[in-house]
Amino acid sequence: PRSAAVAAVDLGASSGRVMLAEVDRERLTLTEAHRFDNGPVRLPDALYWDALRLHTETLAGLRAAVARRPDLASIGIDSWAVDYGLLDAGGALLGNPVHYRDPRTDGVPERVVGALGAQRLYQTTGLQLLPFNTLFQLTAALGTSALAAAQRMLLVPDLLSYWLTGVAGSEVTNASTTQLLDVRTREWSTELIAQAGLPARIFGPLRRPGDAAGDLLPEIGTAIGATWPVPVTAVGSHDTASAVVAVPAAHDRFAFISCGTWSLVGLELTAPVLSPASRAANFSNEAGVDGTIRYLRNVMGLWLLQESLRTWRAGGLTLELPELLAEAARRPGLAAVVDPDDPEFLPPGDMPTRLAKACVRLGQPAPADPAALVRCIVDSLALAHRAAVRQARELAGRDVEVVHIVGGGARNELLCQLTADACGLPVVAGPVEATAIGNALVQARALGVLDGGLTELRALTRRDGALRTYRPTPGAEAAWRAAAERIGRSG
Ligand code: LFR
Repeated sequence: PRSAAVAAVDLGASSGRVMLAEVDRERLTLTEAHRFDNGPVRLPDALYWDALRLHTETLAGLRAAVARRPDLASIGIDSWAVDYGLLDAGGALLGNPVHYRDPRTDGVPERVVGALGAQRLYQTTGLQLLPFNTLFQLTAALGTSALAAAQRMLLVPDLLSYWLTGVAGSEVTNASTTQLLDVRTREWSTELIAQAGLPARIFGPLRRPGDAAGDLLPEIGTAIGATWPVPVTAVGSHDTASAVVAVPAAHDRFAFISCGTWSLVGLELTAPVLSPASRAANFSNEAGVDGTIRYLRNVMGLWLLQESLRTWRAGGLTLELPELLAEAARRPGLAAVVDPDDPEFLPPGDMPTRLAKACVRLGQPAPADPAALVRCIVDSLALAHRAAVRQARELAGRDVEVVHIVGGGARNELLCQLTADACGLPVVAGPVEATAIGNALVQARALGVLDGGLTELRALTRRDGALRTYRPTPGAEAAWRAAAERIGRSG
């Protein structure tokens, strides 16, 4: 076909959307079919995702997409990583998926690393140690009736895809975030799974981005108004994998920051970096589309801002983000900074108080009002972006000439400018909907509308008229270096 309409279902930790993408060889046009809030649900025993609601909202979005384009040619699903549902022998979901910010894995990484060996884990999986890696979540679930009954573990996009098609499969980019996949062979590490004491039966067949993932079940087709069995196509189902596909890079000397709830900061490589220095710096080698490696570190991201806003609003303050950011831009820079990646900021809860305490602990003034705290957050994120970009380039031995910020954070002008200043590099911001675009591009290629590799796919994203370049402020770098030393992260 010369053109096609596809639906990209993109679920983020704070919002989900279904985008209709109309693609031909020259351009990709994105229309929002449906958007909804997402977030944790706290029950007495744990913090959960509302999986059934995600399914319902996905159907609502697909119905809106089909209404616009009854010839919808394919559907692709991506979401955040690591979290999963367990299915029993009949395919029933065994309990709600637990949210990665739930504290059930407290102490688990230490135990697992102690038993399996840090070096060995890194050599096999190439993954940074984050408390919520699926390996640690499943270990925490050992002994539960759900895991005992489970026949299959499906990560969130695979679970939603299963509910659309009745076909269960595990897409490889997201599977690489479990810390149970072999980074070199891109197959489940059966040895690691056995040594971790996890049931091998729950790890099913893998699929690659571009593979067919099944046709819509008849009743799903009816529910969304499709008159024929629309295929679901595997995409980079890890949202970060799809986002990096849509980085509008013209050459390979770029760093990316996929900036939303998290900032994922790193490089696209052709082979993993598994050196001891890389492990010590806690860098991940995640599986990307077309056999690439996303060499990156997680930075706590806009979560700090989202959770601060939630706290203030719950306390009765009526604050709007654009006004807060505008005021924060007028405040003095680098008055107080923190290390945003301190694990104390991971769980939900009163973020302003945690941040203020961290400032004081580091011998700095506590931010006096919300605008000052927002400035502290944005300064701290820019500082963490700087550290990660510098370390990635050193550890991978790669030249970096430009930093691409994609995702919602590309809208945050203050963060983009400060990141340019902190890194001493130009920042190209956009596209905001990189994840949905990357999702759609892989579908369009699978349909034969596009061909070539990532370079060819990226050519379409470079035509996005909304891209914006931020140049580093001359002479700004020294202040950022000093600030990095203040928090003990010179990078
Ligand atoms: C970003 C992301 C990150 C992953 C985090 C938790 O949305 O997918 O890549 O580390 O969410 O799943």
